[in-house]
Amino acid sequence: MLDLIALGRIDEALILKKANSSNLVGVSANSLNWPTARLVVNKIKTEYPDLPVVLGGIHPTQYTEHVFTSSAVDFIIRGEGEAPLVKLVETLRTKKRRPVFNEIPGLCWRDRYFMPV
Ligand code: B12
Repeated sequence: MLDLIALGRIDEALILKKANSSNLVGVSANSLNWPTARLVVNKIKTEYPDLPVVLGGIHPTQYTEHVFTSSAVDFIIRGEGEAPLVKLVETLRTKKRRPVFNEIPGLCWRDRYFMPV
């Protein structure tokens, strides 16, 4: 886990190092820290396009469409995140996609994740 508020700066090298050893990146954002969260998300997606990134928190929950159109994030979990995040991890691990995504409460995703059943 990386707490950028506690860290007090955006340490790109550290963020990318952490991302490099991850199978999934989750980022939390409210509207105050969304500009920073967006930088982080876009940096990670530029360096590792195949690494799935999921956003949660009040800002992506309230402004889901805007967040999808203004960042490179793959998934947004709206509302409470604990249970849906576990289900998303399981789904990605087993490589199941549609229609399993539909069964994850609060999960929003981009059309490119739709695959023929
Ligand atoms: C506690 C609190 C504070 C505390 C924070 C203490 C702390 N160190 O964390 C204090 C008093 C410091 C504070 C300050 C501020 N706050 Co405040 N605060 C809250 C409050 C009441 C609860 C937040 C909380 O911790 N909830 C519990 C956690 C567990 O819930 P959560 O963060 O929503 O996370 C859940 C989901 O969103 C999701 N999730 C979250 N992150 C992620 C990530 C991933 C990957 C996934 C999958 C899911 C996920 O899963 C979580 C668990 O289910 C909310 C109102 C509310 N009821 O939500 C306002 C709220 C967050 N605050 C708000 C505001 C405006 C502020 C201030 C700007 C006020 C000010 N003018 O100074 C400052 C900003 C501080 C900052 N720099 O960010 C707004 C934010 C609005 C927005 N659109 O962003 C809220 C929503 C209140 C409101 N309705 O206006 N706040």
